[in-house]
Amino acid sequence: MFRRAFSSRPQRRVTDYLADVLVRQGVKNVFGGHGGAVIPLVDSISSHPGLNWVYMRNEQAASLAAAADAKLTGRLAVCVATSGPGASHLTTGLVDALQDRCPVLAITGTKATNAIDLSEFQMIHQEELFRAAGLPFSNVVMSEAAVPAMLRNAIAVALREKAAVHLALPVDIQSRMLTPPRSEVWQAEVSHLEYQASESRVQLAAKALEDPQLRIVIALGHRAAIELSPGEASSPANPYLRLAETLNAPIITQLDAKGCVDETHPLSYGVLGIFGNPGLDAPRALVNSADMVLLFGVDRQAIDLISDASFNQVRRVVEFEPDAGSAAYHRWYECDVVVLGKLASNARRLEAAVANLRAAPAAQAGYNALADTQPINEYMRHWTWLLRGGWRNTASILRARSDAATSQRDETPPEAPDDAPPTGSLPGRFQIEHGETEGYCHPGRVLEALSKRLQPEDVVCVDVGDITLWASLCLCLSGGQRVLSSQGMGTMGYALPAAIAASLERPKRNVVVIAGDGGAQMTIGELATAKQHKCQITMIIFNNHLLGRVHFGFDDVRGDEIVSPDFVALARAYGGDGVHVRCATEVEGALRAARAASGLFVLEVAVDPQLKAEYARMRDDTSFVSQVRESLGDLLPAEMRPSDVRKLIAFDIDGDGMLSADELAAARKVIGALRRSDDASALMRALRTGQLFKNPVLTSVKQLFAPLEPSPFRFERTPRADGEEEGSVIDTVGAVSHVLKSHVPPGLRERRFSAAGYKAGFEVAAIDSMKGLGEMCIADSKVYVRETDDSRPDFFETRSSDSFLSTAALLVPNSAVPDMRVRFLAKEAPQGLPFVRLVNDLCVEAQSPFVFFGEVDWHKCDVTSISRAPTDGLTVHDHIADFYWKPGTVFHSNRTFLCGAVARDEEPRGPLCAQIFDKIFYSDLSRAGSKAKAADARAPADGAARAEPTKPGEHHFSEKVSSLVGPSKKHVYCHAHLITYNAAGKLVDVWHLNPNSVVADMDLQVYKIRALNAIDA
Ligand SMILES: Cc1ncc(C[n+]2csc(CCOP(=O)(O)OP(=O)(O)O)c2C)c(N)n1
Ligand SMILES: [Mg+2]
Repeated sequence: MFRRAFSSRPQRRVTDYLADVLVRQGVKNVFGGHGGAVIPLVDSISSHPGLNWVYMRNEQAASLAAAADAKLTGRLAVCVATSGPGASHLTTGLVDALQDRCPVLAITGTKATNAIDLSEFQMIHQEELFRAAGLPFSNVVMSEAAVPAMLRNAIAVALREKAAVHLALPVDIQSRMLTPPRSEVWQAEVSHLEYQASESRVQLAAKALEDPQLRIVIALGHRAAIELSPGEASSPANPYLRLAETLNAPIITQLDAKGCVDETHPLSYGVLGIFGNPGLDAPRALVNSADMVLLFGVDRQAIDLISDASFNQVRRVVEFEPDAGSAAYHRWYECDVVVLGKLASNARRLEAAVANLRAAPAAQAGYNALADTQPINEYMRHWTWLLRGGWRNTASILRARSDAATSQRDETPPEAPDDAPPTGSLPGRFQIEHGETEGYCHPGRVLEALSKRLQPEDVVCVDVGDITLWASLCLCLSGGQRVLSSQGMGTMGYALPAAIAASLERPKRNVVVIAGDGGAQMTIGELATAKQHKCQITMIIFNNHLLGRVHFGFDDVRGDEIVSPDFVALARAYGGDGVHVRCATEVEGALRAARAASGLFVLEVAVDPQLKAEYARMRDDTSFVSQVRESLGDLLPAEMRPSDVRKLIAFDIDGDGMLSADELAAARKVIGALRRSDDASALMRALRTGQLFKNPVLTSVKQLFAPLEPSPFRFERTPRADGEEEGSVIDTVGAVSHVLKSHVPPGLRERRFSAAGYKAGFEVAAIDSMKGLGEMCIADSKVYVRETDDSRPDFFETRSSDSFLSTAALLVPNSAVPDMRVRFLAKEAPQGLPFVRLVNDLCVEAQSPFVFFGEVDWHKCDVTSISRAPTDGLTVHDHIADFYWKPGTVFHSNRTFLCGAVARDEEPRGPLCAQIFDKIFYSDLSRAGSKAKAADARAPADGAARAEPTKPGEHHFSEKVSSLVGPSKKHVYCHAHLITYNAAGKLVDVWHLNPNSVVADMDLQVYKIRALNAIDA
């Protein structure tokens, strides 16, 4: 009886049954390649009314499209390939999905069961290949009866573990018949059941966040983006924004969670992590000094947010994940509380609970304490401003900016007025400064214009290269859009297949690809797939004729120049259209044409090959601009734009990012004087030409660092034998005073010195041509020099060598013995300590001029590089603008080798100090202390290069870093160079250190200078 009932159920071909199952799982598009081992499978998929068969030109693109499809929808995505090469091509996309935790099922065909391991053509064990790649489920189904259960298991693992899985179906089994199982109560469907954290769990999390003084960062990953509807994401009631507002907490996102919140909101601080570091000093500093991170569906970035440079957890964590499988994924760090369930609804519940707790009288003490807080450094000032709700004042500024941006949408491109400053402005909180080079267009310019045009529900697919960094920095989404990027794998060629998946999922929406010329070409053949499926895709290709990210990111790179086709012609060949963009004024027109086009449209943007994202200068000015407007509003002309106001940062003499009372008073005095004597236009002129800041009042307010007791640094003195003299003899080459006046001794420019025998050294230097002078630093008998001869192809790159040419250098011989070791550990002061504090305390300890070198990790590493030096017959005074520091570049969490020297201008050991100043410091151009006295002190013994009196408007070339050393105020000079390490631990790039840097971890050797020995004599 039972048997009869069973056999009476209709049979289905295996692959037809499989197609039914996929449809029941919500699959719409199946991406794949074709071949002899998948004929029945593709037949069933392509003929199933519920499925769309998307033949991709390469199976790699099929797996990438599936990975992107799953990331966009959160549902199972599927890709297919034939045996052998078809299957192996799938590998990259499957690993991509695995790394980003996107549920993907790969189905491959194999040889028929009777030919496995016997056939000699296209026979590989693909299940083993994918297992080796890390897939948690990869099996061959060896009987049709096992297909339903194996399929169930594969899908259950994919959904539960958010993983890529693989099932291989021998081609003969594919066309056999099976009886579908009676019950379809699937484990897979069970894993879809929603978790819902209990109220007490949410209360526990809220309790952990009760203290209004707690510095909290909210981090969003792509699982947070999946859950929000475009309407919710772009609405002011966005649960993450509401939570951020209640907690006064900055929000940062992964690149693939961009669009989750309105980035024009003052609490949205952009993208951090591998794709987002350059330029974004403010969020990096905030994260580094945060007490706690709330993680909403974050995977790959968690390390960066919660640990120190050695990957040890240093911040508390409250974690939100949709299910236990996701939470279990991160078992390496400790959480105060883990809350499971829908992320957005838990964010809402948490917000309500925290708002309640914080409204209670118990929290008031925290708010009162905040009101009394005197921030002691830049980070604390920013945090205090946030925690007191200062960000609310900037909301109106941002809104006005964003309104202005919105009203520009689709209007004729505004012609830039002649006197417009060379800056663009985002509707969001960050301002990026980008000059234009002739014949090229800055990627930031295109991305900003694109941001203004994107509508909620549009999808932006970002490829991998320098362009990824630009997209992280310059795309400013107003919420509701999705960004698809290859977060964990960083797969070049990802974006176009992702765009095909996105366009098929959202056919009515604009889908945009952002790719480099290198990445685009990896999957460019998929333009044919896009055309075949009538996808509406705008592809923006930033063409710098270079594998930019490789070229910029590593040392000694060869073979990275690439030839590309005319991408616009190529788009036309594929049945689409496109335009070339070669300057800023062509951007708006090109984007309008793309919007108007139906189908494929390519924008090939010519990008300056010299431009690298590390040079991005991004300034978060919302707090600064609002503070200045509030405090000096009565003096500032109405026509002053935010970019003009931002220039008043020059009054920020202590470098903490805001204007202290003294600094505001100085600004008031200078601006007030100009406004009284003249009209507003004179002020604007002075501001834009920089003349405003050449006012002596600026230097008089310089509040130098006051020592605090006890010193936070650990000093260990080297024991000396009785009678052994302290200090070392330090070798020197040339003298700075000669360089400044272009009186370099004959022959010195051509003389090459060996670095063998030196532990460390630094100073003005040059390589080969001697035309350009740059930063030089010696580490372990190896010389690192930045080439600054702009006629060379490696202009501005660092080269390493065993010897050097130099007109002024200071070198620590191997024989020198350190007088002390000084250490500082990040965990002792999580917000770090200012570099000036280090110099200050070292002076107190050493009581003598000294050289130091060693390894330093920075919270903030502010560096510059000189562009040109006067060795071509000119003096510094002849082209001071060139010689003056280029704008600083700020790195965070960078490990460096640092070498520098410090001396005071009133040292007890007068003649030695005078020599040191002559050899090391650009002191005769500084305006320190009593000029006459300083000039006397610095005159070299032979009197040849007596310092000239300082002229108004000259710059400080030495870094005057500190006062209050000893009983009376004295000026301390420091000059230090550093070499940054890359991820592989190789020294890569050399810089001059600016004193407003902040030390995280450090281990330095200190050598007191007993005497100088000129090796060029
Ligand atoms: C599949 C793959 N191969 C190699 C790399 C290493 N890689 C990362 S970025 C990059 C260069 C990207 O060049 P391009 O697409 O032109 O962008 P650009 O950096 O020039 O902006 C390379 C080769 C990678 N991420 N993925
Ligand atoms: Mg490129």
